[in-house]
Amino acid sequence: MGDEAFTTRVARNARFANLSAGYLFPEVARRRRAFQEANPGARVISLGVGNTTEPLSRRIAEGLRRGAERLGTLQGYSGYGDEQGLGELRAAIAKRLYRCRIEPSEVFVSDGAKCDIGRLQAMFGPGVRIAVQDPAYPVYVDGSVIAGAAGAAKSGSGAGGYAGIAYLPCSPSNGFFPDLSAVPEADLIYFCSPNNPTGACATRRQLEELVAFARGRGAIVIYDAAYAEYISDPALPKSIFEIEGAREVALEVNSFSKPIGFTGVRLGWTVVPAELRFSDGTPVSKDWNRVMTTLFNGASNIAQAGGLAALEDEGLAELRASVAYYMGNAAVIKGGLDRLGVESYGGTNAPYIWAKFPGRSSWEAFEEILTACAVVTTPGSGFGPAGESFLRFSAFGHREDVEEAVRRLESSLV
Ligand code: PGU
Repeated sequence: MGDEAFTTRVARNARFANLSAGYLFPEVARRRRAFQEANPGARVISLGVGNTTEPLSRRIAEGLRRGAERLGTLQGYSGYGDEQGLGELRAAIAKRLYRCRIEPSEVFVSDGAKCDIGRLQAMFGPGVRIAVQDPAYPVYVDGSVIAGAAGAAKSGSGAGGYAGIAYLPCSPSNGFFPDLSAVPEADLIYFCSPNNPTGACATRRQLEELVAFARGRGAIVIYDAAYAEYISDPALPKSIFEIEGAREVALEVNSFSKPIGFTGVRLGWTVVPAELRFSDGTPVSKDWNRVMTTLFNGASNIAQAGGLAALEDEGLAELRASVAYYMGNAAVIKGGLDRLGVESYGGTNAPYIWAKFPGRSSWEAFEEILTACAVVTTPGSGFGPAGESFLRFSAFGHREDVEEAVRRLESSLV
């Protein structure tokens, strides 16, 4: 063997070269490790990636345990299940989380919202025109690039956005709701509420506007409701299907990750209404069912047992307690930023606080806080061009760590 690395004859999928940088969160983790190596004594606190930290609650953990124990018995063992999920769980999701607004047959259980977004992108293919809120959860854009529905990064750095994607700026000046009249031709509109990263939660009137817009254009809304359970204001819709007319123009991805700490267990679902159709009349659910049966083999039966426990009365009470704990953290972070005079948004119906650091790039502000406070945040520019000069603070953490992080911010950032 010579010095040259052996190469196969297989050409790289050119779409990967279109991606301007690695995925956002591993880059944040890399910078954290570099800081830790340079400062071995520092106790770094992460308010970066939105990852749950508290142990599973009693009833839900018991559901998982029972699910695992059943597999060890002759009567209880099960192998592959229905690719769409356990009938009982689909029914419980429709009844308890959607109050029967949707049918159990419209619920497709999965291993999480991120995985479903990727499979949706494979289903819609490379030919669709994409519009996203700016800033947005990076999977909508990066996944579209991998699926071929978007081109190369315009500036080479990704901060200027990708070719072929319509960015819909969401900023304090428009109440974080995009000017829909300015949207160019678009087939798919990604919309996330409560929003990651801005923490904004769309009102009923705004969602009515979104649905009317999609109907007018004949477009499909991919509605990401992963943080729906963090809504405390009863006037705010938790699902796009609370809006009249949404069933013909929207599908909804959702997850057990954030409400019950299943980020590692992996359980989510997508709702595809029977009335949602492609231009040739084919129901979208037909192709989605084809994707799920062909490329997915059903969510873990143990995870589904945990999900079922979470949707019983006691489990739902535990879900609410878990959400309340992290929202308590959000109030601590927001309080600290307010005392520092930092302009911030979100944190009341969402577990994220979106804070403005004028005169600096997001990565500069990120490094400043990491260096001065040993606190990890997420740079706003990683979520899209309109995120520049913002940082996202995640409310997922142990309370004492969040309090300590805020104390450090208050003593260093004066
Ligand atoms: N949708 C939104 C809007 C999210 O913020 C996240 C997680 C997901 C979906 C993923 O849900 P799963 O059901 O667990 O797949 N966002 C976190 C974690 C980072 C990531 O890469 O998913 C965040 O910090 O933004």
